[in-house]
Amino acid sequence: MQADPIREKLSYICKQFRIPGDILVYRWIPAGHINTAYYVAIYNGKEVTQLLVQKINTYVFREPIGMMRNIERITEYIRSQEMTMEKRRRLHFRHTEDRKNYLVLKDGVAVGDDVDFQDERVEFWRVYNFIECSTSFESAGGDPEVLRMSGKAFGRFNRQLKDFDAEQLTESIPHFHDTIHRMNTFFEIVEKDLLGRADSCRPEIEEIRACREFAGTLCRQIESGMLPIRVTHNDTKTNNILFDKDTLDPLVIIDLDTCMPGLACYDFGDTIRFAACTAEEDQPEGMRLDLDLMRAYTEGYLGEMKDVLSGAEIDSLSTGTAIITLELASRFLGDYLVGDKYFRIDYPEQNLRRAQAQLALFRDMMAHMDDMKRIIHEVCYER
Ligand code: ADP
Ligand code: GN1
Ligand code: MG
Repeated sequence: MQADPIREKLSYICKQFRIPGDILVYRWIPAGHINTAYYVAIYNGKEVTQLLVQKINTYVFREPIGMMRNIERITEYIRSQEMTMEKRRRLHFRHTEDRKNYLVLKDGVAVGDDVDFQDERVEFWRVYNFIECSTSFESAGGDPEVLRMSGKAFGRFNRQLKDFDAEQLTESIPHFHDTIHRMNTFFEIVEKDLLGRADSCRPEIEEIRACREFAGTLCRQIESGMLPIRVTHNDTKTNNILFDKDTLDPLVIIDLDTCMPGLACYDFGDTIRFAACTAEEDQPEGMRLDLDLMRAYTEGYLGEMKDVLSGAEIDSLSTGTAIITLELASRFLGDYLVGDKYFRIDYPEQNLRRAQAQLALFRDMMAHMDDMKRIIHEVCYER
């Protein structure tokens, strides 16, 4: 049999997490722009255990141990609220011999925590249960019911965490949705223009510059005390929800890596940005907001959250949807300018195309701001 270094590494990792047996099959899961995930099925002679084995991107998550502590606290809190929770709705992280829910490797060998996570020889892994008979949605557009269910799932997640003490969490990525900070970082990158790419995307850079003041709107509302900080997911794409394959019932919210203090309107808006639109995330051609899908999502989300949110928060939902889209455009373009270090790409100009697509969507959101506000108002107050 030919050597398979990935299989050998996954097998070593599962042993470190005290999972007996041999790998039957494994496959790379090509979703997500940040981490590297594998489906792994292990057979111990009696039964098959299906796992999700994941390498965390430590260029992005510079303090992965704190991040895993956040995830443990959040999953425990949600579980404590739902004592009758079915097993397939739970994320259950495996532990190593020394009771850690993560494994640090250096040159492929398990080591202690006292390492530099920026060292290329160091890797950070975790293992948890693969949720069976589930599916997630990777694409824009499609079925309004999927959007309604997604709104329900993220609304419920926000509601379950409404009394969670944010002080218990570390910021897994500092300034993650601090849009003023994001804009400052972006224009520093443009100034430096290390790879000489800025000239090829002047229109996009200037479009972001023209909206720089608007981008800071919600940061200023936090500063003035108008908007409360909550514990939010911060990455509410529909591929971060696992749905029952047959019934479309949302089973569990995954990708809790960025779960930390944030704004409800960004959790609301990020799903709309990703899924309530007419083209893929890297497809500027024909990219528009789909108001019917946006309405379906709003119904699902506000069905769970309208009694929790303040009037100012409800007013911020449409603005937040546009700002999270603009913010991501600046993040994709910034990453293109520095040589694609953060978001995984499948082809050379993907981050530029992603930025162009987000800008097209942002423009359409701004053009339909009154429609978004009307829909939110109707769903919230007129039913
Ligand atoms: P990333 O941070 O790279 O987006 P995710 O944690 O979202 O990583 O995982 C990537 C993909 O793997 C998800 O979009 C989903 O399709 C699949 N996935 C993740 N966790 C599970 C799980 N527990 N059960 C089944 N599929 C999963
Ligand atoms: C990344 O990991 P993934 O693919 O779920 C990113 C989000 C972006 C998203 C854009 C930690 O999410 O912030 O909105 O790509 N995650 C991180 O698709 O930066
Ligand atoms: Mg994900």
